[in-house]
Amino acid sequence: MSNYHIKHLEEYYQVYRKSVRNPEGFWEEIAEEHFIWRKKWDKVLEWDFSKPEIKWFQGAKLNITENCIDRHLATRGDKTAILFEPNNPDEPSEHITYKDLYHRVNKFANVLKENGIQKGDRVCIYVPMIPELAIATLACARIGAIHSVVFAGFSATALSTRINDSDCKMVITADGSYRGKKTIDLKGIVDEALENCSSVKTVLVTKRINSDISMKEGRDKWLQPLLDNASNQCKAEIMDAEDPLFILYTSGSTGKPKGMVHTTAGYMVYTAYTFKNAFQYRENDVYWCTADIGWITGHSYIVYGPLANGATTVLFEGVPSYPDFGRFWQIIEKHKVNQFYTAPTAIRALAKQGTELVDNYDLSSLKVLGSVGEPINEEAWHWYNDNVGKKKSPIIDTWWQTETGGIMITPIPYVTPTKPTYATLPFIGIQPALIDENGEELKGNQVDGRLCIKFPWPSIARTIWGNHERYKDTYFSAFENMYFTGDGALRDEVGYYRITGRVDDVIIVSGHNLGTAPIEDAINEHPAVAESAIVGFPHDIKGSALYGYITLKDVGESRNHQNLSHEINQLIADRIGPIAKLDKIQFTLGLPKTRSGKIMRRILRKIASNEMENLGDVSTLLNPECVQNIIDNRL
Ligand code: 6R9
Repeated sequence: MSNYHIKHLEEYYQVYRKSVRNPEGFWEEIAEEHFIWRKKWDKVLEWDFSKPEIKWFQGAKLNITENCIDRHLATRGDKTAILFEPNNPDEPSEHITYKDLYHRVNKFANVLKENGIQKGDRVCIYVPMIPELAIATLACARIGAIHSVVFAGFSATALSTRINDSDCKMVITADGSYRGKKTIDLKGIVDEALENCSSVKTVLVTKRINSDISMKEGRDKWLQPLLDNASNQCKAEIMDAEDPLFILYTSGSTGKPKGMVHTTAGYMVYTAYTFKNAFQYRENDVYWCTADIGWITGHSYIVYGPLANGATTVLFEGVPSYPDFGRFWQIIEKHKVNQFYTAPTAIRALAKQGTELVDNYDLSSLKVLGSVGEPINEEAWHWYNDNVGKKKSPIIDTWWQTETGGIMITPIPYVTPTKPTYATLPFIGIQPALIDENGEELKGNQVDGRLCIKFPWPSIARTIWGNHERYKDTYFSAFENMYFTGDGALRDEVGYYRITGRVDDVIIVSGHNLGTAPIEDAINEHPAVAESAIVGFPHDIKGSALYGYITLKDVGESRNHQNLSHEINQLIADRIGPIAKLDKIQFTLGLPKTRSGKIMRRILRKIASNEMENLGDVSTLLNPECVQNIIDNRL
């Protein structure tokens, strides 16, 4: 078990040095000892960031579900793999053992095959947080179909864009979903989306809320009868190490969402290894990540990473506020959760409720607290540490991205001393670099710059689906021979990293990455709008919220601004989803622009954040006069 479970700081440094000195040797040893392969690799790594091309474990053959399920059957067959906790606390939780999971994934995989899905086909999964979501995902992997999970809170337009981008042949969905007190008509959203998706031949529908929905003849099928008739044995498709495992869409700063492509072997090795170490998972621990499987956090650290380690992973359908704000704490007590992984936005929302609810529950099972999705501010960090961890459970502030597949910078709990707001040290095998505006690497400590990674790690996304050029432009063109993350960071006097936030036009609202461009596109669709610019401003719960500056075509427009704001937000909700609605809308006479016509968001950002003292020199603008007007009418 060498190197697989780091236990103290000295060992971390030792293993880290080894992983950097000889990455191929290091990852080969991990891959060799902790996974099952149908055939071993011919070459551990081949890479060229200028193309860019990255291949790990070339020539190897495997199926990730054999690693996540089959191999545990002998020793952990009756152990709970997935612990499902429903939205309604009065509904019983469900313990799905590794044996059950094996049978359910196989049945589902057979249904996919019977409905014409083959290796390499894309399957869109638009399912709420119920066991079928994880099972459908694994069933695709079982037969080598490429899954594209779309968060089941996205709108019909967002769903159809994603389905069309990767020509999905099938959509898996549910009749509806529960979200706290509400129900959502998922099938209705799918029907609307599919009006514009000709590639989809079949829709499989699982029952969750028993609503009365319409089924389209020849296209839509109820899942349950098909599962009932399917065999619970399904041979795993033998995949190449570099065969795509899934596509997951993430917002870019411009244009349509990017379908990040993750491949099989490297993704498996890295998510499994990071899961084991970043959470210090021990046999019989109960682990809970509150993310949705529709995000990368759910893919890597609800499904693949935990299952590859034979862990028990909690899958929660509901929301932190239902039936009251004690729900998370109640679940921790009920299932004696040992590792709890959530987002700063949730922590801030819960902190706002005071400590009475959290003090009502027995949280003594907790050993590790995780944070992910955005920088965790000092106040939230302390609240989490004091009231949830009772100062006994280390907080791991894990920095990573959809593109990185797994955790990149994090403390290792009980190993790395933590420091509030710092993601601390690079994970084993990760070689970060901070780069200044001139493209020079900043050496030494106490520096800040753009965060790049110098060397490939096994779970780096290999391309953007259908657009390798964009992959190259976005991540490998800013600085030569480096992967550019889009984030800024500083390195303190002991070498700890603190992520300072995005340096591009992505705004993180409640942990969701939102590109400004698609939101502006939606606003500009409104017939009264001439142009718009979106910026983020600090928000005490969401982290950042959206501030929209909108210029109307007819500036003397007498229409009621309140109604207009409402219509604009409705448009955004339809095109992107309610998460992208604007908190503030200011109607402006014009937007500050450079002489080349680029909107100066930097100025708008400062005004939105009430930092008017240092706007910088505005005299070089094309229209400096509009700045004062914007300040005067600031919301
Ligand atoms: C896993 C995930 C990626 C972006 C990333 C950064 C921000 C994530 C963070 C963090 C500071 C952390 N981010 N974790 N910033 N500290 N611990 O969130 O993936 O949805 O692709 O977002 O989120 O800006 O670049 P994704």
